[in-house]
Amino acid sequence: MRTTREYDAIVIGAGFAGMYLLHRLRDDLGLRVRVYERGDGVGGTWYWNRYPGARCDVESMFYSYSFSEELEQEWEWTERYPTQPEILRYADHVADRFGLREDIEFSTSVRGARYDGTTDTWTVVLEDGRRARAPFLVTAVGCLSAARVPDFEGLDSFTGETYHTGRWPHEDVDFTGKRVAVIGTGSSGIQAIPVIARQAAHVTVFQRTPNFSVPAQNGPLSPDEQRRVKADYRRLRHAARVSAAGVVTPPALGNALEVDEELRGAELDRRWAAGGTAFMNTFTDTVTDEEANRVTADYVRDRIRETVKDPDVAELLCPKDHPIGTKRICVDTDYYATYNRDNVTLVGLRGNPIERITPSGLRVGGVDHEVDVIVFATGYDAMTGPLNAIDIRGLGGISLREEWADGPRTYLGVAAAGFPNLFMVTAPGSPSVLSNMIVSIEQHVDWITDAIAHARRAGIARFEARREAQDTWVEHVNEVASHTLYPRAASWYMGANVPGKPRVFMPYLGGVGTYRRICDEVAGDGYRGFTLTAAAPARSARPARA
Ligand code: NA7
Repeated sequence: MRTTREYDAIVIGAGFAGMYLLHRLRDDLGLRVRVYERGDGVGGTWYWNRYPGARCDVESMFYSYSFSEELEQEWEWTERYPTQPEILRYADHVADRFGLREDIEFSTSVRGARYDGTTDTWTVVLEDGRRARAPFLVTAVGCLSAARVPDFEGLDSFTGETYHTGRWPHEDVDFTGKRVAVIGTGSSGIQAIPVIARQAAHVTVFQRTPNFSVPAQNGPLSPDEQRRVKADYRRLRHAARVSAAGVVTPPALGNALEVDEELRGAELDRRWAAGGTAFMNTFTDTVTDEEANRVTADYVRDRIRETVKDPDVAELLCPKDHPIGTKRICVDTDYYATYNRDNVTLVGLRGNPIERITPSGLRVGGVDHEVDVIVFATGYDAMTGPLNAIDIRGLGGISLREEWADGPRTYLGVAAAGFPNLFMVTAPGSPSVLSNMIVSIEQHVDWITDAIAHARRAGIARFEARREAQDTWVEHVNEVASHTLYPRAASWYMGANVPGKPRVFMPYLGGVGTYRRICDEVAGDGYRGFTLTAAAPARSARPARA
C-alpha cells in the first residue's frame, strides 16, 4: 500500500510565489514544506514563456523580490526591462541562494486536493497517484499559466510546426527561411512578432482585436542608475507597496479634460518618449471616464497612423472597439514599425474569423494562407484556469470548480468559503494581474505566512473564510469595477477570451495600497471574516473565534 507523506504545509507551484512561500514557511516558521512543480525548473511563468522577445513590462529594478536586502544589492540587472532568460537566471539564483530546490519536487503535477474535516488536513493526490498530507495547502499556480489554443477546426491536420508562446520549447526555434503565421496580438504576439519578422522569410499576423501598445524605450541599465535605485530601495519599495499598481510612476496631471490642451499633448509626448506603462497614468480619469479615455486613445491611434506607412494597415491596427487600458496595455519594441517591412502581412479577422487550419496553413474568408509554422499567441484561460485544472474539494467534498461555475468567488482573493486552510496566492478578487505581480505576491505570501503562524500559535485547526464575508467582498470587487470602463472590453480580465467562461471581472481594482491596508486590517482585527476553530478537544468547548 502506498504511504501518504506528511508535511506541515504543501505548496503548489514553484514560480515567484511558490519560491517565496517556501522560504517564509520553512526558513521563518520552521515548517516542513513540500512544493510540487510541474516544470523541471523554478520560475513559473518565466519558465514556460520562452518565446522570442519575451520580456517583462515592469522595470527590472522593481520586478524583483524586496524581502532580502542582500539579494537586492548583489543582483545586477542589465537592461531597463528584463528579458525572459534574465528573469529565469534570477529565479535560479534565488533558488540556489536560499537552498530552495531540496524541498521542491519538479516535473510533478497535482491532480487533486481534498480537505478532510475530521482531521482538518488536506490530502494532495499527484499525477502518478502518490499522496501527501498537510494541515495547510497553498496554491501558487500563477494567473496566466493555463495556455490556450482555440479549438480551430482542422488543427490536427496541419503538417508544419506549431508553438504556443506560453509553452515554448527549451531549444531555440529557427525561423530562418520559413513562412510563419502568428495568431494573436496580445502582449505575447506584440513582443514576438518584431523578433520573428527579423528572422523569418515571411510573417503573416492574424489579428482579431487590435491592441494599444506603448513603446518600451528599453535600453541597457547603467551602473549609475542601478546604484541610485539600490541606495534608495527602502523608500522606493515602500512607495511601490502603497501605490495603485505596485510601481512608482510620476504623478498624474489631473483629469484629462481639465488639463490645458497644450500641456496635455506635451505630457503625453514626454511619457511616450520615456516609454513604459507610466504613459497610462498621465491623467487620473483615463479608465473611469469615456471622454477622458479618448484623449489618450486618440494619441496612440495618431502614433500608429504616423508610424505605419500603409494607411489601410495602419487603420486595421488602430484599436477602436475598447477603451484604452481596459485590455492589458502592451509594451513593445518596434511593434507598429514592423508592419512597414516587406516580409510582414496583416490579416484582420474581425467579421472574418479563421475558418479552419489546413494541412498547409490557415483558411480565412475563403483564402488559403500557406505557412511552414504556426505560432499561437492566443493567451490563457486566465486566473481561474490554473486552479480549475486541479480537482480541489473542500468541506463535504464540495468542488471549487463547481463553486466557481458562475465565476470565481473568494474572500480577499486569498481564501474561499468551504475550503478551510486553503490559501490562494493572487487569486481572483485580489489586484494580481493589475499590478506588479512581485509586489502582490510578496504581500500575499507575507499575509498567508502570518495567518499560518497565528493559527499554529493559537492552536487553530481550521481557518475558514465565512460565506457572508466572501459575498460582501465579491460585491465590493464588482462595485469597484462597475465604476470603471474595464467591463466594457471583451478581455481576459472578464473571462471573455474563453468561449463559455462566465463574464465576471476577476481582479480587484481598488489598488494594491488600498488592498494591502484592507488585508492588514482584517488580520489586525483577529482575521475578521474568517471562522477560526480550535483544535480538538478544545473545539467542542468553544470556537476560538467566530
Ligand atoms: P492575450 O492578451 O489573451 O492575447 C491573446 C490574443 O490571441 C488576442 O489578440 C486574442 O484576440 C487572440 N485570439 C484568441 N483566440 C483567438 C481566436 N480564436 N482567433 C483569433 N485570435 C484569437 O494573451 P497574451 O499571451 O498575449 O498575453 C497575456 C498576458 O501576459 C498579458 O496581458 C500580460 O499580462 C502578459 P482577442 O483580443 O481575444 O480578440
